[in-house]
Amino acid sequence: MIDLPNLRPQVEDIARAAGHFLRTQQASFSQERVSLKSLNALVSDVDKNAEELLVSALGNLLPEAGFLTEEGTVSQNTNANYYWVIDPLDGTTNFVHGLPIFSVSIALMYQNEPILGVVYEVGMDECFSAIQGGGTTLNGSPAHTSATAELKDSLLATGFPYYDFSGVAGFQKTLEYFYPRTRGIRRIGTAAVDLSYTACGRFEGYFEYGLSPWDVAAGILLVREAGGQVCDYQGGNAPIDSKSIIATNKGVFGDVLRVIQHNIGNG
Ligand code: LIP
Repeated sequence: MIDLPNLRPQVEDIARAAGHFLRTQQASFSQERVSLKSLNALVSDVDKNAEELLVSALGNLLPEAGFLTEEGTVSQNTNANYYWVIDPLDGTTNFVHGLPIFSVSIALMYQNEPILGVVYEVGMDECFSAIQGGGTTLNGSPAHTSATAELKDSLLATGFPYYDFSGVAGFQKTLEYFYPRTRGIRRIGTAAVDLSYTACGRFEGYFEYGLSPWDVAAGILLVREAGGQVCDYQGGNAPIDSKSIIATNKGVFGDVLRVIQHNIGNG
């Protein structure tokens, strides 16, 4: 079995190095470097170069592990016992529009479950990490989900639909329910950071659909290890490829799940 406590700081350092690369690239970024993978799925040389940095460093760390990566710069292999799930730049839209919230997300999977997760949020220089059974940290200090038990005291986060509009009607009804019954809803543009902020108690909960494994693999572990609960819109165990996610503290989990299932159903 892999020595996770030993691996954790090494992966944190690798995430920070990739984040430093993103920070310096944003300073001189220009729109000509952006292209479209599909509707509203932006990409640039920065995403690809950051991914190559990560693949090279993580490959040296654990040569036997496979990769599942957003930009596909390496051959994809999720059949290996261990594989890395990488989003080199979560929040690409923020990045290309000059907004300061974006992140590097790295998970190590074992038997299709995340056992190590690191999210580095570049703008605030915050590194969130977790190992299975070993808790969540923020810049090295323990992090926990909030103790809030009431929706009226909660700040929630979501991602607005931007390419899959099949669930918009139910999504809007969900927002309408939450507007008057919570402190508000944030849309910050990176699922990995939404999950990190839920893990450290800034948000009571987060929900979104239309996601990919690299958006959520690390963040799912961060929330679970920080004392929170995670499921998909079907109420299932939220495998990383389930596309929808509900992640909250323990106190509001039942309420958030009930509202989403009532309005969006199994969307
Ligand atoms: C991002 C997702 C996020 C979504 C954003 C954005 P990307 O992924 O993590 O939840 O709402 O609009 O697309 O494309 O930056 O890796």
